[in-house]
Amino acid sequence: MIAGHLAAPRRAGPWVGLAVSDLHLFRYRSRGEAVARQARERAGSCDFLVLNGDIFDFRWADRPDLPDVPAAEAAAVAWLAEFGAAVAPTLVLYVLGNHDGHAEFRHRLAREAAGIPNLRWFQAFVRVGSALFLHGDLPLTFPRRTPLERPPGRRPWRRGKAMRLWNMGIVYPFFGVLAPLVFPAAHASRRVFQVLRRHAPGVLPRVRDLCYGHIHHPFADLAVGKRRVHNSGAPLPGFRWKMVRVETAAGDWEGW
Ligand SMILES: [Mn+2]
Repeated sequence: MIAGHLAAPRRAGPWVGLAVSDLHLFRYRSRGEAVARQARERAGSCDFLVLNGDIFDFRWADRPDLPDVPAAEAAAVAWLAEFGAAVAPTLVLYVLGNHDGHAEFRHRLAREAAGIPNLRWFQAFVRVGSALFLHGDLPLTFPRRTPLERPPGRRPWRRGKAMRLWNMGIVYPFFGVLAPLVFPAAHASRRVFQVLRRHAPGVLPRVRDLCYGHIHHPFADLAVGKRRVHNSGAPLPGFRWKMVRVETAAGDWEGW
């Protein structure tokens, strides 16, 4: 577990955080760079930025200058360094997802991202005051395991061109239409809380806002009991996205 405390809020009042997820950078037809640009522009109006998983997509990376997964991993660290410098001194909290959470990438982050002064990264979650951020794949795909730890995961193999065209050109736009039906917002959100209650009850008492991604289906201020749930969607063809904004009256953070 690592922990810290935010600097004093920029404006009098609560701390403000902005979260985006599922940029799937390096992937065919991702509009993630446009989202990152908006995040950079808005960084001066918030106290922390959360990159909430699947920021990079190593399986579907297809930039010609990234011939293999290790090259994409190195480019990801360089991207984080540049993003961090552009938004400094705003703190960047990067939570890994299922497309950017494999063990080799984590080792590389441990070695090479330590020098980015305003970046902290987390394998599974970070809580900032009363707001909990996690990517969403762990509780939704593996409800029998704790969602606060990410299994090592194998380095993804890069898919070939035919598979990419089929997947990105045909399957995914179709999924975009289906996403709200496959993962209805309220159902998925209740599921995440169920899994947290079962495996990680200690983290819940502080939580008033839950932010996740993964289902590629954006929504904000969905009430589940006395808590609010937000999802940042995905800037991919066929899907919608939204920058999630949360406030917290406490500035302590912890995550893993
Ligand atoms: Mn995901």
